[in-house]
Amino acid sequence: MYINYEYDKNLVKCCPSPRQLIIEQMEFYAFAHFTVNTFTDMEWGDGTEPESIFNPTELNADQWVDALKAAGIQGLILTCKHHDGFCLWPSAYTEHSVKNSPFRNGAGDVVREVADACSRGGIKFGVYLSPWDRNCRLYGTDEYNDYFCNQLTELLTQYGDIFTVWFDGACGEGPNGKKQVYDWARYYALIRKFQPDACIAVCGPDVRWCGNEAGDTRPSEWSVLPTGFAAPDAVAENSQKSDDTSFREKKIGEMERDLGSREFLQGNTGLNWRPAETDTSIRPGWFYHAHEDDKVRSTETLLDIWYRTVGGNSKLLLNIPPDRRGLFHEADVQRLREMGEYIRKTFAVNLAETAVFTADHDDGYHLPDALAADNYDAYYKPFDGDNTVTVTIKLNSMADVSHVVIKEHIPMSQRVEKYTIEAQLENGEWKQIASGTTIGYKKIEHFTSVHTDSVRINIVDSRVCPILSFIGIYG
Ligand code: FUL
Repeated sequence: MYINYEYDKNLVKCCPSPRQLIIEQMEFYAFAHFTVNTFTDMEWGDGTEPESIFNPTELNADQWVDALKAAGIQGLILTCKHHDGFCLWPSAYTEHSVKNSPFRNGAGDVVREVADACSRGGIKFGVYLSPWDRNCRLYGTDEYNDYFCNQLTELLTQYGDIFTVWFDGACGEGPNGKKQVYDWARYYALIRKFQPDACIAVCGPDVRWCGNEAGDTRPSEWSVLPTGFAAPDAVAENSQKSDDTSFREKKIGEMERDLGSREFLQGNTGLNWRPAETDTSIRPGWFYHAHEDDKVRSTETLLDIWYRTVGGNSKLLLNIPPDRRGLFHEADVQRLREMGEYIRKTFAVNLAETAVFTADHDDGYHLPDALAADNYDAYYKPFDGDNTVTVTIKLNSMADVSHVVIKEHIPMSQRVEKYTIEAQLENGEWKQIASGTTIGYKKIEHFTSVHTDSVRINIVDSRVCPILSFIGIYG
């Protein structure tokens, strides 16, 4: 099958919307799971927890934001309400919230403190609002949709700019034993009205759940998917059905490995831009448990996940659960710092910034030297129909090279299906140092260091002519 994006009436849907382009460029952001569960040592509260147990006596959201920034994280999504229904802000629509807790003598608002700390620290703020509510008596009735919209409106209108609204797929029974029919269209309309730049993630049209919570990734991750793929009902079907720890370790199933190859797309009439987001926790649980203090994932494991997500065309959403004090635990803070130090050091000097770029062909307007700058202002493009190209990057001196970063110009979709990377050795020979399939927003290849002053990227197969935005080379 030949997919001709250029002449496809749906072209615009195969490219990121402005709000998707914002979240694409954020790359790495965080979750903070925090609620009554933090104090009951549970992962899922059942909605009967007394408000009196919520008492983080040392809560300091600036400490969270500083720790996140040390890792290079660009945004934070707070569980404003998890499945237990307890609201971290003093919602006018329920008594089950911080206002009836000892936290700041009932005058506290965790959402406000976190949103303000994010704004002070210069990172973005996002909200998780669980549609499933095990406390609300209205759950399972039409009135619940009004209740949910009222709460959503409070969050969308009282806390400044929101970059994403995260709708969980987990959906069970409420206190009446009934399930809810969610009015997604109404929820989405509110978000578009009050926060037009915000993405709607998971049970929403803008950002796609990667399908697991273990940090597993696909070797070929496509952002162009069949229209209607992973609609809310399907997400709910694949989501966690019980508070079962094995779910958090479950990897992507064989059947879900390929979501975007030509074979997979065959027969679908429409395509949409739905970038993957990999959500996983720094610890085994989503919420803080003291007995997991010695089970914080190692910096090496976290970096491996970072390479496969941020460097594999997925967003990384890493959860760091605040503890009972209301602080990130020291062990987690240390991992974040180590991650940031490694990433900053590794990508400090882009050897390609001063290199000479040439290509075996271009369309006469979009020349390869555009590839030196990491932005979408300019791009390199061969003539339409030229689906294989070679770009050579001549460094200004010999260097030990261990990383190559390639970015497609995603404002014009995702196109590349196969590439190889070669380096010229001192004896003049070209040696293949990496190869892969999809590129998309960003691909990071890392390999045993090679001493070279010339690197070439061969795009071996592409759906339509490849359009590249950036190439970076690091030692
Ligand atoms: C799941 C929830 O059930 C977990 O508790 C957690 O919030 C995770 C991010 O999503 O569906």
